[in-house]
Amino acid sequence: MEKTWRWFGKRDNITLAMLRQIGVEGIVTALHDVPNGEVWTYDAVMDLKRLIEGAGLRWSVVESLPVCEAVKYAGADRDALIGNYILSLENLGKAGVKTVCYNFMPVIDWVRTDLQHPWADGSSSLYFDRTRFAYFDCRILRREGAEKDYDADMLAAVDALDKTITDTEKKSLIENIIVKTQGFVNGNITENDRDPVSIFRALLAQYAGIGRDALRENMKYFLSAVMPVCERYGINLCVHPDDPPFPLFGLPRIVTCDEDIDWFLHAVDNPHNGLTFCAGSLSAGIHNDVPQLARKYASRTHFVHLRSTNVLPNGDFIEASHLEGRAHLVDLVRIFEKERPDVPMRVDHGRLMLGDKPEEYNAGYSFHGRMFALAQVEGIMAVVRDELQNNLI
Ligand code: DNO
Repeated sequence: MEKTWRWFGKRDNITLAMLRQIGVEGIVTALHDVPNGEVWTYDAVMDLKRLIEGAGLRWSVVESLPVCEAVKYAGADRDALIGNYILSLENLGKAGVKTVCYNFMPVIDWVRTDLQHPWADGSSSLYFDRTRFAYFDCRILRREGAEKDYDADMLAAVDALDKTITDTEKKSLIENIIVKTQGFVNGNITENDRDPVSIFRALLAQYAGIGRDALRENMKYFLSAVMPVCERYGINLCVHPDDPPFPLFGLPRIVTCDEDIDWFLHAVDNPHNGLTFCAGSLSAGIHNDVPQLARKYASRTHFVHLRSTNVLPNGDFIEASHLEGRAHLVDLVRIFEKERPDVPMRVDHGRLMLGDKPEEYNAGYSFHGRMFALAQVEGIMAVVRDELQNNLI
């Protein structure tokens, strides 16, 4: 696999020169300053590409070229927005950037409740607390009908939490769930927004009446429209699985499991329509056997995210060490090194450790934590390459 790293552009305080020193080969990035829905011009793409190449690296993957909400809920302007998406793909294709990641999650990209869950060793990682999430949904967002999505035990836990939760904790739930995890990935809410909860309510309302089947149809419509340009330029488009891979806020989620992946790959059965194999996201669903999914879908995987989680007995999940947890990265490296030796891979998320904290990196995207994880993954890769050379696997 090609060793890549998610870099957030010129404003990232992790520089391209630093990345070269730690053995990164390819860059994963986006035109983060272009508002969603606008065209990525050829010139802007080339400027960024030259900057990356000037540092002795290559631009391997776009993460993400965001799909606008109106495409997902089939709003009146969806064809115009898809038209712009096609132009952006065309410009990327002309510039030779040919792996493009996106997601099809309504309203909210990835979700966590705690961005600094402490570990006993003094580092911290991301965490999803089911009770706190339900608390946000029922008591802070006050989504109509939210209670129906939770069982009696969970509602009792929400009541109990209401007696102890502080205002500061409530504020950080808002920040963590809908602000800090969203803005930097070109999500719907940024740190400058004054009333994120109201914005979020309005966004959710756009999906009233849109269930799983309608969302699937809209994804199929989008994929059918963009596949010709992908074919023309040899672009591999790869959807990121829903993170976490289960429904939230009453919204449908359609890239969560084996059946979903099988559905979208067949809905538009074209080799350019593929998957971003995000091991961490898939592993947070107790229904997923991650190595089995990798074996089944390696041939349609165009980009790999390596990270792992542990699902706890109460249903919470924690981002685990890259050597442990439900994703079984050793098995995944064996599968992808064998089946897809050239596929770009990035280490996904890292703990906050060794002085990362004051740097205020984007949630999950620490420097030392990711560098540590990359070194672990490189170690696995070295062993696996040796196994392959000696015909041991
Ligand atoms: C979070 C990321 C996601 C991902 C997008 C891809 O850390 O994995 O934000 O980049 O969903 O479209």
